[in-house]
Order: sequence, then C-alpha cells, then structure tokens
Amino acid sequence: MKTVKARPYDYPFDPAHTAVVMIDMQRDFLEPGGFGALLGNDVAPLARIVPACVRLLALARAQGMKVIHTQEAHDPLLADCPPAKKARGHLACGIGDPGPLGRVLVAGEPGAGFVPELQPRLGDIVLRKPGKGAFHATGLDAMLRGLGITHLLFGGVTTEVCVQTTMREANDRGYESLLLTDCSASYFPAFHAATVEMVVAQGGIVGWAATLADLETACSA
Ligand code: C5J
Repeated sequence: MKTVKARPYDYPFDPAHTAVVMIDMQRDFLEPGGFGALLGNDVAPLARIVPACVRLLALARAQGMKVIHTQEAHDPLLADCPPAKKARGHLACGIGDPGPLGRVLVAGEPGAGFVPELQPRLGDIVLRKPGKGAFHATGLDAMLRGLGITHLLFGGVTTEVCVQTTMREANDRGYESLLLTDCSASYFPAFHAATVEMVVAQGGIVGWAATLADLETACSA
C-alpha cells in the first residue's frame, strides 16, 4: 500500500489495483488548429502540463499500474455524435469538418491522435469515447472491474470538462479517484482551480487532489 498526502486527507492505494487515466491528451485539444482552438480557446495552458504527464505515466509504469488513455473522437460517419453536440457553438469548422488537423474530432485523423510525448505504449489501454465522461457509452466500467481496479489517478484535459465528468462518473460507480492537479489543465485557469476545490470539498465529495510530487513521494516511500 502507498499513501499520498492529499486533500482533503490522505489517499491510500494499492498500485496493483490502481490505474492512471490520462484524459484526452490529443492534438485536437492541445495544438493550434484543433477543436479546442477552433472553439476560440488559447491552447497554451494545456501544453504546459505535458512534461508532468510524461512523468506520471513513467511512474505508473514503474509501479506496475495500468495506464488508460482516453480519446474523445467520433467515427467517420459521426454516427456516435449527437446532433446537439455537433451543432453546439455554431462553428464554421466544427466536429467532422475538414480542418487544419484533418477532420475535427474524428477517429483516425491527425487531430484525434495523442500528442507525440504521450503516445500509448504496449500494454496501455486506449479508450475511444464519444462523450465528455469516459464511462458514457464505453466499456470502461466492465474493463476496470475485470482488471480488479478500484482506484483511479487522473490527469489530462480539460479539468472541468472531461476530467471532472469522468471523476464524477467514477465516484458514482464506487471508484476512489485522485486528481493530479499539475497533470491536468483547463483553457480557463480559474475553472481548473475551482474544479480542484469542487472535488475535495465536503470531505472529498468527488475524490482527492494532490500534486505529482506528492504522488512520487508516496511511491518512493
Ligand atoms: C472538451 C475535454 N473540453 N476533453 N473536452 O471538449 O475536456
């Protein structure tokens, strides 16, 4: 067992029953010309967490934890994209349209791929998802239960959208979730900070929060 000094209180976990869930570290969210940028966002705050995410995955692999990369992407026919999602924002170049990184948020296109530093390795799981939450319309819950995973360590983007949604879904399904605050980011730094507070408030109503250094200290103890 390892114990992380976390908020709102210590987070104990067994690496053998823990997975790192790296949320949507895709070019469509992190790079100019991708979906995030087409929505009008400054992507710079997201790119800054890449080195910490690389460290998190290295730590997970060294500790024998499962690594799961989620990918928000739709099939080429957009059969798994609700019309309401496609219509949102009235974008001139939106989901499914040809953009600077290929068809926006479509599986197999350059933009849907992971940033070069965070390419999946042999033994990792890649989970494509059509929604914000990684449990929605995927086999994630069955996969985690099959692997005996009870604890989830979260990084990725964006903190208040896909990361928080997935943490809330995980919480309702009985998983113990820890948010690595410097391995996640938002286009809106204030939303990132607010999400961390929402997660840990009320005795950890969604889960726990800690820095990567806190996790590394716990793992080296
Ligand atoms: C968004 C995500 N923000 N991965 N997706 O649309 O958070």
